[in-house]
Amino acid sequence: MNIGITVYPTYGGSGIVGSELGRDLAERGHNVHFISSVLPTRLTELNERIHFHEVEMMSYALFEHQPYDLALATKMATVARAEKLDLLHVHYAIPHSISAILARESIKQKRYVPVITTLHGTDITLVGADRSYLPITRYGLQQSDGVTAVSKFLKQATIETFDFDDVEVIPNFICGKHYFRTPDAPLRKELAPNGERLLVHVSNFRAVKRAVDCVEILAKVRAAGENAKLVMVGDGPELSAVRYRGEQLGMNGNVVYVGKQANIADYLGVADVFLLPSELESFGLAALEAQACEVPVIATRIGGIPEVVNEGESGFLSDVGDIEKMSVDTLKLLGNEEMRRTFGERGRDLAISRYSTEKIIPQYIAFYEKTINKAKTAAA
Ligand code: GMT
Repeated sequence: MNIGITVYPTYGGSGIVGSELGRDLAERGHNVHFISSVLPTRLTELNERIHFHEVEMMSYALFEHQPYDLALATKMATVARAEKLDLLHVHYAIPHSISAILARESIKQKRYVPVITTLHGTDITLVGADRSYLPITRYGLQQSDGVTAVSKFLKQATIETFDFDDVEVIPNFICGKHYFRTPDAPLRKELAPNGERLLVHVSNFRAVKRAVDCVEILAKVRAAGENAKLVMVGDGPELSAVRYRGEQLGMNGNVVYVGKQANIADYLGVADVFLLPSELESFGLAALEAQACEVPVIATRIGGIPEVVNEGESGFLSDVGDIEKMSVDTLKLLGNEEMRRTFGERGRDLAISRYSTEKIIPQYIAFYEKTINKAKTAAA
């Protein structure tokens, strides 16, 4: 197939999922055309099957905000015709599905290119649910030729918010060859030179991630006598609040802020416990990545997280903001190497058996074929 993929290239889990999906599809012999403003971060190399088409935008003084959605639609239509795309697959509904529908409609006399929208999270639960975007998001869902969601939770949220239920659940995935435990890697010695236990958090540091809770947990864990350090991976708007709270608690000497990292698996591979205290999480890709690296997860019992983390088997779940319980659970794990090992192994087991690329990518391919055939039948 010739597949067009659009993602948010620089920020967030949906960009990672879309990029890794494209890379895997190319390895399976499909031609993948990424259409976005810049090369997606996780897409380090292009080859004869992976192409990148940059959305070009003319800037004009009259525009207070440049109309990216229209430039994207134009690029999608141009690429769809030039590369004979079989479908456009967009990740995150807003505004990508609307741009793709516009592109499809603008060229449909020449070539009908079906649109598949994959819902990732706040495009449904937060931004899409806001009255400023709700009607257009619903229209995007109704007009897409196929819609997928990354968790059962997100499908249910789509039904409740948009009264739209034609959604196929295709969960996020992990490549077991890229994510694994590396306890003896030099990075471990670098981060924990005195044998400290490593708590790791990975996010884009938006308010929904509640990254400040990680510092609170570290303070409690250390107060209980554990020689632990916290490694904060990523960057975003809440990072300064985290640093500020770390300073107040006198914890910053025990926190390593490493910023955005190209290879998250390096940090997960040396972690003892992974922290994900989010307020909202439709799936929790970072928790899946941690589990694939045999790291037990301390997370909140919200959204799609209970679909990914098996409570009491691969991690412990708490109510949002229950720092006390999250700290107690972290201490339980840090104080019991056997439990950490068993949870880690179970996490890897779950990650590979339920969410490996081998299992999930064929579901996308089958969905592509079904959607293309449905569109052909409708046109006949
Ligand atoms: O929905 C968002 O906030 C953005 C999105 C992203 O692009 O980062 O995150 C969502 O998609 C990820 C990949 O499918 C999921 O793992 C995250 O749980 C989800 N984030 C939220 O629901 C807050």
